[in-house]
Amino acid sequence: MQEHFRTCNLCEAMCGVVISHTEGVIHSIKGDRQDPFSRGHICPKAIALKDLQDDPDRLRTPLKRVGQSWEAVSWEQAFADIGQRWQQLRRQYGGDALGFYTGNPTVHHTGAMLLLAPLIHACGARKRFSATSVDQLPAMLAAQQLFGHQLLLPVPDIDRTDFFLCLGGNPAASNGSLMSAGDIMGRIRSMQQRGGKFVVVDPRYSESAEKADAHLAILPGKDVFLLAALLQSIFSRGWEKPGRLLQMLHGWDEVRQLVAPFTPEKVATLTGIEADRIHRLAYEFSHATHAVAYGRVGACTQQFGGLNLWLIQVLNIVTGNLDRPGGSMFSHPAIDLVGLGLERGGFDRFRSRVRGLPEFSGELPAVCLAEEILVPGPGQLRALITHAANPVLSVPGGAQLDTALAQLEFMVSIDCYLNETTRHAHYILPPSGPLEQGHFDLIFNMLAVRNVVRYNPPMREKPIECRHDWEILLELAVQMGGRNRAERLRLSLMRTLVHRLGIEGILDILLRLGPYGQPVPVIRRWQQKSSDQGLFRLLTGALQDRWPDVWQGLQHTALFSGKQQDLTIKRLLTAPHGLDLGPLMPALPERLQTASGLIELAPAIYRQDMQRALERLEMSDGQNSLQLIGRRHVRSNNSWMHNSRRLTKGPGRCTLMMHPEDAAQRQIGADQRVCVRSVSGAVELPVELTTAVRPGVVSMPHGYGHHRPGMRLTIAEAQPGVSVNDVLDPGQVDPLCGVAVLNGVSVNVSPVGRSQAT
Ligand SMILES: Nc1nc2c(c(=O)[nH]1)N[C@H]1C(S)=C(S)[C@@H](COP(=O)(O)OP(=O)(O)OC[C@H]3O[C@@H](n4cnc5c(=O)[nH]c(N)nc54)[C@H](O)[C@@H]3O)O[C@H]1N2
Ligand SMILES: Nc1nc2c(c(=O)[nH]1)N[C@H]1C(S)=C(S)[C@@H](COP(=O)(O)OP(=O)(O)OC[C@H]3O[C@@H](n4cnc5c(=O)[nH]c(N)nc54)[C@H](O)[C@@H]3O)O[C@H]1N2
Ligand code: SF4
Ligand SMILES: [Mo]
Repeated sequence: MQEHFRTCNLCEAMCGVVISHTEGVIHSIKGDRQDPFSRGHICPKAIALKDLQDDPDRLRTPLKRVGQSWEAVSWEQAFADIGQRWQQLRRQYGGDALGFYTGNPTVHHTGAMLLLAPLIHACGARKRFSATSVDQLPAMLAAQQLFGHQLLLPVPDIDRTDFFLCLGGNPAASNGSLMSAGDIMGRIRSMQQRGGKFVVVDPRYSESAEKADAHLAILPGKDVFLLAALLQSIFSRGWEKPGRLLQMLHGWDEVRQLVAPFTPEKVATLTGIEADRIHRLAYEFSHATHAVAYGRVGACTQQFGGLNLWLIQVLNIVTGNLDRPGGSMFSHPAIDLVGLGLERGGFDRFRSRVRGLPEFSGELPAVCLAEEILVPGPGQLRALITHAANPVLSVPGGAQLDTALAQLEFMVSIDCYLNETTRHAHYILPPSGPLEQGHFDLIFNMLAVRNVVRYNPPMREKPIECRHDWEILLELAVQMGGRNRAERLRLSLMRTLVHRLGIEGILDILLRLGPYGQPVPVIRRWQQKSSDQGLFRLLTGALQDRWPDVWQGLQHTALFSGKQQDLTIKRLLTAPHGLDLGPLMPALPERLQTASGLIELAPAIYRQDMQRALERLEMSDGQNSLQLIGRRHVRSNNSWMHNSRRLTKGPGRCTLMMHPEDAAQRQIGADQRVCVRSVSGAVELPVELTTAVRPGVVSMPHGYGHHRPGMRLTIAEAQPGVSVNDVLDPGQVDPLCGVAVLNGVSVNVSPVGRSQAT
């Protein structure tokens, strides 16, 4: 029996697991008690890693669609055919007709994170989409606007805070998001035991609210008014105390003026929260020794998502809680993508062809995908690559997208399942199994509540006939991108180099460049050799002129900062449980990437959008229809883990939660099926009567709807559920940033007869 240690990469929590196996045959998966970060904690999904690895439905080799059926083809043939077809389409229509969609698991995969950019660049697809715009876009936009970089995302310093204000997040189900921490609920419990407070703002009495010291059942989509009123209350009573932050920011007076009209008294009806309660929360938050406000999916994906995530940071700043222990802090990750000069993330540099929604970081909002395919005209989308994405289930207007994808001239999916989305592909290229790949968290180490680092090699070799995600991406880059001899040569040199280095070799270089890295000894020696200093200065000078972003970042790296530590991949291989690099440290102003070198507290885009909020405030409410919101369950993971029997057994979870009063008004009984209808679609599902949702609000999970023909998901198809995104309207976005409105959508609910599902 062998023991394999690794990080579970199914969600953001980065729990360490220990897998007992014999030659790759798994006997058990348990929490790794020696992991300094997760300390043995896991959730039920970790054990499903075995189900994913062993799932007979998981694809292992390429499939080619031939009419209504699928044919196995060799990798060589698949790559060659795809390259040829893509190049032809590119010549015929140009890059505007080519698209790329990256889904959630992409960020959980080291190899994909490293090799995706070269493919996107080489293949020339100009219409890019990702899960960002149905998720955390507002948080990234705020990071970019305030701090100058889309990945300078502050995280709650949960281990040292005394007051955790959580808006639209349910860590008890999600295990924490944009806040990576093994055992997040254990950490919150420890805070409560220290005398700290956990306050949850959520229209539903969620699993997290059950554990909270206070729950504010806000009306869906109204967080902006609560946040502005908290700030108004703080300013009007002189409770602001920005401390040292005041010297490093622009826009203090603007913020004070912008929130002035939003008094707690004025927003009470709209938010469903009494004015006194808002004043009390403002007092508690501003008087706590250490406090942090945090907003997640429920706060991001709504009509004022952009403003919400901005105001949350403003609240942290105004109370002096940004960049200090126990507040909202920046990490110092071992591989620092900000420092390495990764794109800062532009905003609104161009707009979508059909609806005119703004890009973010080169990507268009996911809700535009269907119309970009369906609406004719120059730049109509004709061909698409998807990587680890299931937009048919994860994007509003799923049914329309289902139709649209079927009309593409060419589609390639890099994905492990034949599912709702990939069934439209002409080729499916499946990656190796989850335990056949090494793992390093490039993104979630940046979002962790402590500075931590860990690398684990694969548990077992991949079968000879399989390819890793990164190998697929790299080969596609060569085949799809090589339009002429020079390009082909450049790409094949890159391929040789990457294969030579391997993923571990690339990680080693990035680690050495990072703040804990051991610089490659020869570079260090070269830098120090007096006869070469002139040349060194010349080269770094050129770098400074040509790529100032890269230069700025590099200055914090081991090579230039003079800090020499010992982090290399070799060192990590000797520490299979991971290394703790210490608590979060203050990082400002050094880590700011704004042009001014200051925190931009009141950027123009938010100042303008506050007018929209003000107009909404002045309107009489008049909202009589039911408001639909979403939810997650700890045994489910977005759209793709319903093929594990272990996770799906028991009563179906795809239900509509509804308050008994709302049900009685509509003659809906406890064991009934209901029809949920919006302006854009309708689905039928069992109702679940509960006082956990406030009257006027109904809740439905996403990621179900496995009833479409032509898939290969035996277990999921047996318990298909319906997709909330067949009800949600792709027309509804936050106009500021194009993030989809997934929460706070008007629906009608009516009974449709007795349920068979109980
Ligand atoms: N088990 C499990 N874990 C997961 C996932 C999963 O699918 N399953 N998905 C992963 C992913 S991709 C992500 S992004 C994270 C998400 O992590 P979280 O954001 O923590 O997860 P959700 O459960 O979506 O929590 C959103 C909460 O917002 C509430 N809400 C809805 N509308 C509003 C509103 O208008 N205002 C406020 N204040 N609250 C509102 C909902 O009731 C819900 O409780 O979870 C990750 N972890
Ligand atoms: N209504 C509503 N819609 C939502 C949300 C909501 O709360 N409500 N949440 C949104 C959020 S936060 C997110 S992140 C998105 C998620 O939605 P998507 O980004 O579409 O991701 P998933 O649903 O997780 O689907 C993942 C796909 O990746 C494949 N896959 C899994 N592992 C791998 C791998 O290792 N390699 C490759 N190549 N493929 C793999 C799976 O087979 C599946 O097809 O959904 C969003 N949609
Ligand atoms: S909480 Fe997330 S990382 Fe931890 S075991 Fe569960 S799925 Fe894996
Ligand atoms: Mo997400």
